[in-house]
Amino acid sequence: MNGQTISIEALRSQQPRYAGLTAGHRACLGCGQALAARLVTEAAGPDVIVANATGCLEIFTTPWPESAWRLPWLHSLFENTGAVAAGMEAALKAQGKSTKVLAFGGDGGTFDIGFQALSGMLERGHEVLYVCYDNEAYMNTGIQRSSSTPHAAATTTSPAGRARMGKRHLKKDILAIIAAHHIPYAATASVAYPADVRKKVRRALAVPGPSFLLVHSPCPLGWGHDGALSIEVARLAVETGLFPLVEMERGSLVGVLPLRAPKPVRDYLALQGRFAHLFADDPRAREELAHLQALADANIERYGLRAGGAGLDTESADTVRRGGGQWA
Ligand SMILES: Cc1ncc(C[n+]2csc(CCOP(=O)(O)OP(=O)(O)O)c2C)c(N)n1
Ligand code: SF4
Repeated sequence: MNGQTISIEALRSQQPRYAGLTAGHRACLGCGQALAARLVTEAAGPDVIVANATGCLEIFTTPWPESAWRLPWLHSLFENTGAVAAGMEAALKAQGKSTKVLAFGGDGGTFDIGFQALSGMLERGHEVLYVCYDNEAYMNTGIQRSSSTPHAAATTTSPAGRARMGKRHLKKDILAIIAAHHIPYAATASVAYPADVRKKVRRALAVPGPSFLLVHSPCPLGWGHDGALSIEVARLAVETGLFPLVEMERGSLVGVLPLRAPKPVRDYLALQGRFAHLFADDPRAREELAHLQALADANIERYGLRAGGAGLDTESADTVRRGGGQWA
């Protein structure tokens, strides 16, 4: 020791910022999930435990015998992540511990296969933050369509061709279904808005009871865009109204990212191979493009995005801030 003293603050500022997911994992370049998981775990801090469904995030972070996680982490099944997280939370509560429980799943594991366990976890009021990394298909097994895949996107099981223009069905409105559980907090977020992701994680962890975050996470491989464009693609999904950023408290809309001048959906779609067939000289393509624009316009109207969230339920927000209600 040279006799110099250093303040705790100065010492802290010299430490690397906490990252629950560190470098050295095996995600593709530009993977939105890898970035999203880093942001989520940074914001949540070290006193957490994670249940992670099968999927790309689980696979690329834990090639045996290595792990890129710097926190207690458990691989759950595809179908039971909500139940595993609920059990962890109950056990920690019984031991009087304040460690936060996080559950991670892809859209296949959340919208489809793990939905029953997730719904039960929310309905029983377990204090878990469930994060769905939404890359809009079953990427880990070869880009099969999920109920989150957008209308008209081409996947290996909803190809574009003579018979159809990609996926025939609409993207499932998972946020509305989650909101119908009247949980304290549910929100959408995007890797293109990192500060917003962190803010929503902190907000979700501050409310007593279950919370849910849907993070739009581009997949260069499955969406067919250059990995360097992931942030631009994610930002355009928000700026066109196709992926609105909203917050719900006990089932009511309480916050939106306003869109004063929404961009045309073509700007978003044209960057991605999964929508390339929509730019062919084909009347069906023109019809589907118009349909997707109508879906974005409907989102803009429904959430009052131009007005910055017309009709927000401030009474509900106040109730949550006061900590009143079912989970208080
Ligand atoms: C019950 C069950 N069905 C199917 C599989 C095979 N499987 C493993 S990963 C995966 C895809 C995961 O998709 P998603 O949840 O969207 O996550 P992503 O890989 O896209 O991040 C599938 C189908 C499995 N492991 N368990
Ligand atoms: S396939 Fe997609 S989600 Fe999976 S690691 Fe690659 S970029 Fe990420």
